[in-house]
Amino acid sequence: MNSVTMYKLYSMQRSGNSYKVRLALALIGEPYQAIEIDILRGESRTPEFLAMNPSGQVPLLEVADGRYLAESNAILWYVTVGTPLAPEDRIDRAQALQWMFFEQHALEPSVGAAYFWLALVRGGRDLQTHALEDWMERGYGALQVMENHLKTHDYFAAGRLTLADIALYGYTHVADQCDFDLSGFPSIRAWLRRVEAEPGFVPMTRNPVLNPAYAAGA
Ligand SMILES: N[C@@H](CCC(=O)N[C@@H](CS)C(=O)NCC(=O)O)C(=O)O
Repeated sequence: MNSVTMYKLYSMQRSGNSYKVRLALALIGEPYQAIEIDILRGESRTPEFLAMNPSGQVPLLEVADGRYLAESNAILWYVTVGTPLAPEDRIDRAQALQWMFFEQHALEPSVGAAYFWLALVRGGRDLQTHALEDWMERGYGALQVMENHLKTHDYFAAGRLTLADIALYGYTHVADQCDFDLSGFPSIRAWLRRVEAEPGFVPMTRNPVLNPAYAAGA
């Protein structure tokens, strides 16, 4: 990187969107400083944080002094440009984007929402009973689309691991923690194991604040 000496990443340990960025940085071996923001305690909604990101959400990357980039998938492109994770070929790049848009409009609002309320928020299941059925229906629909693609492809775009896989991995790998049963999705399960076998892979549970070496991909 060249804009600032070291990326400063505002993220939350168990946020799938934050983890996507941490995973990409680990896979490319890019060191960064992680700042833990506890969204459950409102830390992303303070005046100071809102001044950096008016959406009040993590992840957020400081790309240069006082310049910030939000939206996990935009951050993924920013940090990996020039690496094999970011396809340069026109159609490969467009297909990676296709799946990253799919991730944000089909997978994240269903599986991501279920994960947040069922796995992270105490009492969340009772608070969200009205939404659960819809998340399950749309989440299983998204997983089926992924399963169908993975029946004939090892990865989502470019025939190799790209940002599309990282984006989709973020919430798919925790789907079984929020009521989704992946036993009927063998191709997805095989793809999850493929991503996890990549050199430099780090799990969501690895804490970059407590383990700074991990932030450098060590
Ligand atoms: N589309 C955004 C979604 C970010 C998002 O939903 N972040 C959640 C954590 S996973 C958050 O910060 N929520 C706190 C809030 O909205 O107050 C992205 O991909 O980065």
